[in-house]
Amino acid sequence: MRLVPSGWHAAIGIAWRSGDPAFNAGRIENTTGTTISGTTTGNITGVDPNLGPLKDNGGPTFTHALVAGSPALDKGASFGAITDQRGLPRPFDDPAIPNAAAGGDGADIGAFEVQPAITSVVRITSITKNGNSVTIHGVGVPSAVHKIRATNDLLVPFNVNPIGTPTADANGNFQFTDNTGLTRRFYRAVYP
Ligand SMILES: [Ca+2]
Repeated sequence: MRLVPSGWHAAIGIAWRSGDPAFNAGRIENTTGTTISGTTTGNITGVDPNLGPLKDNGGPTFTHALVAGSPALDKGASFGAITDQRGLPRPFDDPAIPNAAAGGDGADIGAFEVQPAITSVVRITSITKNGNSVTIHGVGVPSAVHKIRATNDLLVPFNVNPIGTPTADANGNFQFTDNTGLTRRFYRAVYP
């Protein structure tokens, strides 16, 4: 998307870096006197973006946080990126907000990915090995689906795609068995 402001009407929108994971979508509050060209799929115009002030929200640069009800929430695509500009996980797909229709994966538009509220602590309580299988036992949110993520090297990010999605029982206990038979693997259990 390219903006060409004219006259005294300025476009109010969100800037992002070239290659930003949510680049194929934009928000502009006021398009008066502005020409928008290029890829316009996913653009949202004429609505208040509901942004917080530019400030230190963590990470190397100041960012605008997305306020509750922002039309940018879950309307982008991460294109394989696993962090936002602050280095926090992306995407977080809020189950209560519909994603962008075309290729959306729950990523928020712009530099800032809203993170899930901390509602519960999820713990891996033990790991047991049986032959080439490893079973992860944990405690989290009762009756909820948890995600098990894994990496073979702590110097690289955990795979954004979970290797398992066990559902906890009524007491919050869950388990997942990894049958890949790798000689070394690190695990995380998360909710949601
Ligand atoms: Ca999101």
